[in-house]
Amino acid sequence: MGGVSGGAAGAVNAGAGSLGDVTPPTVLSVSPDDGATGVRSDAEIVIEFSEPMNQSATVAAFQSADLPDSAVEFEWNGDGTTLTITPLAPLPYAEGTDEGINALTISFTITNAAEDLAGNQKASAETFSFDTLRRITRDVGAALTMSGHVREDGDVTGIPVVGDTNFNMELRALLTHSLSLLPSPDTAEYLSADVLLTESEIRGTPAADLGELTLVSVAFETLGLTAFSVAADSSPRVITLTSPVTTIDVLSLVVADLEAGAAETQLRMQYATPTDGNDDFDFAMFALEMPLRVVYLLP
Ligand SMILES: [Ca+2]
Ligand SMILES: [Ca+2]
Repeated sequence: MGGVSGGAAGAVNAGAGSLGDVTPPTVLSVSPDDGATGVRSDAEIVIEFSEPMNQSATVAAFQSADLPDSAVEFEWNGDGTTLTITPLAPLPYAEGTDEGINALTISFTITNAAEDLAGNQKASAETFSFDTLRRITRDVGAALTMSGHVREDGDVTGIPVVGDTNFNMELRALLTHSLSLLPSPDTAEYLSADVLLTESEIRGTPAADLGELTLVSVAFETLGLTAFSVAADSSPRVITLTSPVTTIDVLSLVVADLEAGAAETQLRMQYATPTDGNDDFDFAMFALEMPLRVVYLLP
């Protein structure tokens, strides 16, 4: 059988050769572009040749330590000029906690074993490469002088507490996170932004007695009565506390603040009922760290 198919291929090549094709094939284009950055994990590699190719020889000429044959599927277009290489798994992203990490580079070579239908080999090997996106997971600590709580009479401390006091006074928690280390949404794709609240103490029964706990976006310059009462610039979202850590999705608020050029994201938490009037504490208190954990993709 091998002899028969070899003879047929030889006949085809002989016929093509008799028409005088002595021109080696070339690579007209690759996608992603050579040297591209910020390539997505679902990218396919597309190689366009100058003429119909010997498909098996050309597939064999594709060499990549980053994408071995076992990790990809090869597909040709109808006239055999364009080879599409589809990775079977998402292309990896470099992962890190800040933008100092280097992107991962994917390289591949088309060796001179690639040949056209007449058996003309590519003149020389060519190597192409591109960088995938980087995935950054960054924790922004709360700005401590601008985070804590305000009591309804204007008393403030840096301890984040929400609820009421034994004198039936309302406490609202306030959080400020600087956005100065975060890139513009024009260059980064934001995947998530969560405030992580670690419960340090629950006194009384705030959830049962004070109604819904809500969170809003606010703007203030110091911890004080303005921060306590300033109108919200987002609709309230209901927070259900979980122990020991409550994760609050603030992605839309953070992206809106970044798009507006704000220096920080500021949040206020309060219960629906200022106090239950029972002359006793009902509050939730949190650890001071309260990181804003932001995950984004960057070229
Ligand atoms: Ca040719
Ligand atoms: Ca109370």
